[in-house]
Amino acid sequence: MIERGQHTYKEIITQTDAWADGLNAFASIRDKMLARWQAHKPAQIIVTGCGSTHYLSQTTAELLQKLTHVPARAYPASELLLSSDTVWLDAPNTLLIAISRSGTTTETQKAVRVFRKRNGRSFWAITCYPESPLAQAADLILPAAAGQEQSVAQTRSFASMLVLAQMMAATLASMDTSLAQQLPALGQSLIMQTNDQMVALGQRQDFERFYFLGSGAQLGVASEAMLKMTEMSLSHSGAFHFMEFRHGPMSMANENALILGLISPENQTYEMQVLQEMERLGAHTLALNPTNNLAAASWQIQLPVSLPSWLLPVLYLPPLQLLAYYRAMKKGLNPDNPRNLEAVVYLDTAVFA
Ligand code: F1P
Repeated sequence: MIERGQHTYKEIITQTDAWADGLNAFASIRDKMLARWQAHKPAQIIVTGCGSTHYLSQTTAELLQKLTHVPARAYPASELLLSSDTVWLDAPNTLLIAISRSGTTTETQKAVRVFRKRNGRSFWAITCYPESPLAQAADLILPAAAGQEQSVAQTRSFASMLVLAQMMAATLASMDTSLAQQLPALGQSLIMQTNDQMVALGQRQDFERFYFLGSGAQLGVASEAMLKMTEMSLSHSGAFHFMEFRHGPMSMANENALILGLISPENQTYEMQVLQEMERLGAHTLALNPTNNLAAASWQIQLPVSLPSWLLPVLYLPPLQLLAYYRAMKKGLNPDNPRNLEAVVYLDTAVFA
């Protein structure tokens, strides 16, 4: 008898093994990736996915543009289908990167076909299933096979694909990536150190709404955390750029709201100010903080300090996944099979041209 939530829990707390596997897998494709990049330096990069992997695409595009200075943008795969004339401005000089846990999502596969029809030249796939149709159609596969999971809700899969994306962006920018070898151990320490705190916060029934704030590459991770809280615990959740929260959403800041800030070293002053103001409005706040400066927040999770910013995105994830998991379990839900959801969305391919 499979216990409720058993898969999700196991996949969250063992995920750093998949991170380590991802680092090894990346090492095996690194030179081929660099050769393709040198052979066809794109004028622009489009990154795509659906649901969780769309949010992963957002973080990936931010990192790619920041580190390589090549214009990069994330679109949900559906946009690449429904707004083809708008988004495919220069397909022959575009690198398309499609991210998909399954490698079988209809919209993502169809988006690649449209790209090819428009003479798109390079398509790379980041996926947990290197034998999938999406992967087999790619010029380069970045495989995260150890991220495969039983739960419908992406956790280990998302994080291991994010490790590949972080390594890809830093490597294409000719950066020293040796510090990445520390990620699995740092992630495991975070899981151990924050578990009890996430149990306590997950039990809080006075929290009715959750808002995840991030800037730059952190917004995609904040959006994924929002989706986990939504999918797993059926709670009202939102994700916003940090300073955008003042421009309307802060109307929801009160004693029933938990606002979680994914603090970034370069923007910490402005970000911590937002959390402080929300505290004054009566909201509860939690800072995920990779700096030595204490945030004025109800709770704080200390992330490793002094790491290069491109290493950080995946480190925010484990506590936020645990929080969603424990809240779901407290509510008697089963995060392994969120209401209404399937592991993959298949559409009638006749729907699209
Ligand atoms: C995409 C996706 C997931 C979502 C749910 C349904 O799957 O939308 O992001 O959480 O599981 O499928 P994939 O293309 O990443 O396999």
